[in-house]
Amino acid sequence: MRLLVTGGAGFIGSNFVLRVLDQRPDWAVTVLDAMTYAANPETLQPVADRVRVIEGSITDADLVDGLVAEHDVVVHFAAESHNDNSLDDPWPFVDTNVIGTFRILEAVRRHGTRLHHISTDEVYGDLALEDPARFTEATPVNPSSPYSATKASADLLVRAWIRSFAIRATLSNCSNNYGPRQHVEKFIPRQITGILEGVRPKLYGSGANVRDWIHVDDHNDAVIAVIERGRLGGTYLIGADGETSNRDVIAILLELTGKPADWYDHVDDRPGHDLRYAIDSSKLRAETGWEPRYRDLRAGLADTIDWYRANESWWRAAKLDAERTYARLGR
Ligand code: NAD
Ligand code: TDX
Repeated sequence: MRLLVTGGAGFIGSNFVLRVLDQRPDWAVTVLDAMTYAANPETLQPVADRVRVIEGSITDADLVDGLVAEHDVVVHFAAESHNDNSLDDPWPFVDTNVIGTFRILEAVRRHGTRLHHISTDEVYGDLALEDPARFTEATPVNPSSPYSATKASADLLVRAWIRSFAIRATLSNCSNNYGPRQHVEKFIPRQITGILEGVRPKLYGSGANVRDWIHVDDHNDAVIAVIERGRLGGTYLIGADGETSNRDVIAILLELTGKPADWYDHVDDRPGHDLRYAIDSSKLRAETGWEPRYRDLRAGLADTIDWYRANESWWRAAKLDAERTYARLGR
């Protein structure tokens, strides 16, 4: 099987490529990535002889058309992915997440290539803290930020192309990922690398906000399961029952690194900050047999801390840039 992986030099996409090489060694992998600030081309260096890497944008219709024609499956991870950046400058989010997805859909329609579209639980908006409800595949989209609105738009385009043009596609909406190779602008790696540098964690607002954490390898195993066993036209929610407040995540990180429990600061809240996300992944489990392997967030975070400790050269330059941006945003 010939796979075209968009965004394969970013956090989840690069972990996906490494996982596929390990678990499905007979699949051939091409990466299409614009190598934005969020990419780290170093990640794919050790497997350079096994992966074809093309630097280019999913918004480039001709490039996308030619590549889609040569592959059996497109796994579409490429996106602008950070909420804080989308509040600062929304245009790259509209361009990549909406126009880029449109280009992929048109190419897939022309060539009959199978598509798996990667999306997020944030398209469903947020839930109240005390609400027992969780998101399901039937939850209506109700995005809050420019980022999640562009992801919801992309999801709607994919669903319309399935219905109107009968493209062979599946979608998945996953909860918050953590693990190795995540950009240091994101919550968990920002705090881990800060602690390693002697900087106190920064909690937006009260820190009561809840995210449903899943290890990136569990997400990617679910993506492989949907590619192999998902029903064409279907949407699958991916989650590992990992609901934890931001305050509790910080508490675990402080404990694992031997810092006092009160060694963190509250900073200004994110505008429009979603309160809680929670995923009901029973459809995925029933239809594909997928189950998460990482069931202990504390153990997963301990491994993640070890990875950032051992790979400072991987994140050092990005850390300087990310903190410069946060200083400008006042967070
Ligand atoms: P990331 O920001 O780490 O990586 C995104 C990658 O896409 C980067 O390598 C970047 O260079 C590339 N890219 C950006 N614009 C591009 C363009 N125009 N053309 C080609 N490549 C481009 O993001 P991530 O966290 O790995 O997220 C990957 C996907 O998973 C996204 O679609 C995101 O919405 C989705 N998702 C993320 C999470 C999460 O917790 N991080 C959860 C659910 C879903
Ligand atoms: O310094 C921080 N302090 C803090 O309290 C940062 C960077 C974040 N936060 C909070 C905001 C969120 O409640 O932590 C939580 C997680 O923040 P992010 O890592 O920015 O993730 P989030 O906004 O939840 O979105 C993530 O999950 C869904 C990804 O970035 C998206 O790409 C994905 O779709």
